Amino acid sequence: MSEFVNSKFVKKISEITYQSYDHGWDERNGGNVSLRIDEADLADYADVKEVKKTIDLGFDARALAGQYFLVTGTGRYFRNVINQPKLDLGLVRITADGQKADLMWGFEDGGLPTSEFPSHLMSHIERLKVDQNQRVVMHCHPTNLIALSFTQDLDEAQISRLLWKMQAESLVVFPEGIGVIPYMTPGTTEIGKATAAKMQDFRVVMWPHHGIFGAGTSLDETFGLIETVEKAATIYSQIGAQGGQIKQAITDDQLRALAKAFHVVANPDFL
Ligand code: 2HA
Ligand code: ZN
Repeated sequence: MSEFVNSKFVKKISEITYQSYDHGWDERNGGNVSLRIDEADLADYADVKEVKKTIDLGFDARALAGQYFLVTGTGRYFRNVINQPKLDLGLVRITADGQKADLMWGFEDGGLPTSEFPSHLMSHIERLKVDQNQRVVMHCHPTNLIALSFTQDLDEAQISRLLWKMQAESLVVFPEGIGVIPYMTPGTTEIGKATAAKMQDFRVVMWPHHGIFGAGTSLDETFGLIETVEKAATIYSQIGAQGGQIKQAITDDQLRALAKAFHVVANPDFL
């Protein structure tokens, strides 16, 4: 039997949180991540078998009853997780009635899941309906994408097309585009519901003047998705820094050719 702190799950989530911080996307306690883990993959760890305490969720997560999530703590700093995973991370199991979460490991100094945990769980529920391999929800504050929410109309088609045209990679990585919700108060059930509704059609959702929600089948994939969106937004910022005048750009026909070459289907509402 091994200790859960030495598992690939804790190792990977610690790396990703540090890298996200290092990219400048998680000032102070900004950002949160949750990873769904199969019970079978926890069999080897003796220290995750007992319920340490039970936490109220504040909404109905019955669709996830019995599921385990490794999640960052509320108020915790992404840059610290790598050095104190037992304090800043918690492994929770959703109770049978879906109203609570049993803490099985972590949060050793009394921590609780991220304030955005309801938003994460609601997003997991919606993504699992479209993709049974759905495992990760990640939220962070990528600077250039946030900046776009001031200079662009909050229009999904316009913002998706702008991001697609900033680099050839964008359409291949997020052919469905990016979902956009209105500005809303973070940590509320309302923003969770609005985000989860977008997650029916998108794996990335912009939170104007705040950040991004990303979903995926692994930590690498989800982080890569957010990186690609932010890279496109960064190129847009750099175009502005170089004077803003665009002499040539990727055309709609070139986007169609890209989709064909990489066997992806571009969102037909946007292209
Ligand atoms: O976890 O980023 O949106 C802190 C936040 C809240
Ligand atoms: Zn945030």
